[in-house]
Amino acid sequence: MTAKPSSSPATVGSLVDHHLLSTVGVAPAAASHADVMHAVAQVARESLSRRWVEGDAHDRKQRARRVYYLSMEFLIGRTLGNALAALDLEAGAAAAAQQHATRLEDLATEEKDAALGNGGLGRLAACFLDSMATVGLPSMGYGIRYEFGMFAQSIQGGRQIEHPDPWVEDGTPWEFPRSALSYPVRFGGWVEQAEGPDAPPAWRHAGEVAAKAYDMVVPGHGTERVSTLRLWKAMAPSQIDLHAFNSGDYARAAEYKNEFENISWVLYPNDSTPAGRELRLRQEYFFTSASIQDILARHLDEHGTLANLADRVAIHLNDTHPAIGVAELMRLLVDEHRMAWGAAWALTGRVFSYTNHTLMPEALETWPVALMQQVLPRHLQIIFRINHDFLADAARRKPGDDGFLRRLSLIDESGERRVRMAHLAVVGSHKVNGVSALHSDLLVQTIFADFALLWPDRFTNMTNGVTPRRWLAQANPGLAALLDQRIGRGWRLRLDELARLRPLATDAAFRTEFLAVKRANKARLAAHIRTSTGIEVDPDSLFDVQVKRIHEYKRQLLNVLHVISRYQAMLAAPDADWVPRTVVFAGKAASSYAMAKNIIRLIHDVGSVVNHDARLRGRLKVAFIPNYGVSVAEVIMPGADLSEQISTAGTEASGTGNMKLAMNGALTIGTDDGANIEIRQQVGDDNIFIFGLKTPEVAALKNGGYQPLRVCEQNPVLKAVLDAIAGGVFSAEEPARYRGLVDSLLWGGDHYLLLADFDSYVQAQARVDALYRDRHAWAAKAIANVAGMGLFSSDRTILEYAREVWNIDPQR
Ligand code: 26Q
Repeated sequence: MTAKPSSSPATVGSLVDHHLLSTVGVAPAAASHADVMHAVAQVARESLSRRWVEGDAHDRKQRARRVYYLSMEFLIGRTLGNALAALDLEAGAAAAAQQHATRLEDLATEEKDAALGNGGLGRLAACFLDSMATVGLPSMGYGIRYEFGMFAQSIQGGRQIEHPDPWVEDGTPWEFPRSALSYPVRFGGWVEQAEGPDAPPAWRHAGEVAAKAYDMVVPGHGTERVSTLRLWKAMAPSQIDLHAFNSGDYARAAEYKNEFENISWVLYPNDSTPAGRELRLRQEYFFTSASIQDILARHLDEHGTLANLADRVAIHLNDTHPAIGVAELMRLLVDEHRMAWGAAWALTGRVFSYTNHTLMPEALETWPVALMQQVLPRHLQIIFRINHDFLADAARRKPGDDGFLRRLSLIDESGERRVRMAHLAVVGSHKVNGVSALHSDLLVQTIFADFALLWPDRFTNMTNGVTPRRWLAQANPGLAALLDQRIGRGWRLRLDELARLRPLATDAAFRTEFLAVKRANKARLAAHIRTSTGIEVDPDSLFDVQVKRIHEYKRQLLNVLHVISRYQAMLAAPDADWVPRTVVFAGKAASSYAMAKNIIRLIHDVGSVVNHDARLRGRLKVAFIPNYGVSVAEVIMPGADLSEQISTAGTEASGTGNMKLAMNGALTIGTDDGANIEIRQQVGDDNIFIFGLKTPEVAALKNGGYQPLRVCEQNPVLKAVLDAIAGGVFSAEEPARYRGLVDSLLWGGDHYLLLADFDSYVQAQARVDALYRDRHAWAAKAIANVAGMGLFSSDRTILEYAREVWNIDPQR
């Protein structure tokens, strides 16, 4: 076979047959859908491999400055459709599919999602890889090759059931094992003091694991460039515990193997409350250490010295999960490469940058000093020294202010001593950013205020974005075709060209076409709802969508309160002219998050009552779509009319689902929070439904003594809703089921101010209904939303990082 497959349909077809025979091992005539999918993937893999080798050789020759994106999570989803689009193999693959009596869409669904992430943070990393390749940034992602990704969710009796996700069990066509590439990662033991004045202390580790490299190639669009995602798998070193092995004590040998290979087994499914478990700390150190060893090896190979490391290497920390890298780079430079402490520290600060993704205090990572002493004794020592030097410096700024130093310290001494990973990341980086304008402002006003006093220029904003290739071109082929027809194909690479749609918002013919595309997407979503839940919904009803992790601060419960108030209002006036609505939820709850699981159950219980109440005549439906993930999102986003972004102001760092939904022509109902604010600025106040308290008002209300009970007593609609839930209207077989949930609002302080925002939310929902009655007026605003989304391409975000944080030129 030729090394460079052409994209002509005939060639692709024969390549597919070739791979069916030689790689998959079946007769082309007898191939199943899965077989054909694998063969098509092999054709794409060959092209990617060639691009990868050429691009890599180019970067090596140029000795390019590169950015390394360290992230515990990459929520990639499926690869086939994206790869075919990037390689311009879609037409050929479609023809090949047809020869095998199927459609490309049906082949694509045979692929399992690579769900190596929880939610927003992991998906952001995946969008960034796509953009880094597309804009031609010399770059690499580093993470963990989890054997089990994010758990699969099913629903039984209204409750979430978690199932393991063995995504790579039968292999994946997209990875390239690099069997020769492996680094030792060590744990435990103790540190021996230095022998002489110039010798570094010696870390006598207790255990060691090998990190083996598996590469995934990330294609760029409209370019030959690709990027690499290098994932590490933990393997017990082959000479493990030879003693146990040789003496026939296989149980002991297996135990040892297990103790270390478990490191890359499974993704922690918590998306904001740190698990605080030793295995998690081992995971973080494992992949960070392997990645930095790999980076140093490449640098030495290309440059022969570490002196110019910071001129050629930028390492980005995706949240604090890889923040131990600051201490690890210091250890490698000082202990292994014998660099002087001061020189090493100067390099370290120039190499690292750090993105924070949350303000919520309970989500900030800290590790008990005692645990770190046990697992990473040398790193703890290094952290203490960094802290000592840093605090001495800070003390000169505010002499005698102990509170200042206590707040800045890398060690929290208020109870059990703990290492504050965010502080380590800030001190070890030259740039620190938040992920939306509001979030970045709040960072310097709240959790990093003291650091901002010391280093005001260190803090900046990089508003998130999403890749328009996956979230518009691939997920919504109907709208993509309409855009191509009206504004050309350039928006895939220059999303600001969407602005050229603005005048079309008043064009009646365009609105009609736009509405027809939306209607078809809603029919597809309705079919998915039917097959995944059994619920029948009307594609002509307003599709009201809230899809994201289940979390109290995201306020799915506020959405439910509105649904119930609507239900009660409809029962009180069944013959009124109600706008038909389908309220769609999807999202996973962390396994140990009892309140989030309870909210999932309540959604189902409310759905069971509402969906079967004949008096509503089908004008209100509630559906919870199971197993939300990238591929399910690709079906939901294009079919939404209304995007629910209703977090308490000041709690959602950015949100990215808000961008995906608006890009697909949904109107947002939302609070002034995260990137909603920037979406409002882009689409205009008239094209979005903003409600609720603003961030300063939230703070004021909390300080002034918020009384949820009062709010409830003053609002009969709200009171009726809460009485119904607490009284068992939706849980007749167990009337007390939701007493605790309602009590947490009325008596438990209603931490996220659901009751305070309820009235404003219900009023905004009434404005939504009013607009939806006039489909053309609705379409005009939906079009204005699509037209305003140019800013939210992750290409724009990545170019900002490249210029302002990483100081790297794209090489498109
Ligand atoms: C930490 C320690 C131990 C176990 C788990 C974790 C952990 C894992 C994942 C903590 C947080 C996360 C994920 C956070 C996250 O997804 N944050 C979201 O990031 C998005 C991208 O910037 C933002 O759009 C969202 O607003 C933010 O919630």
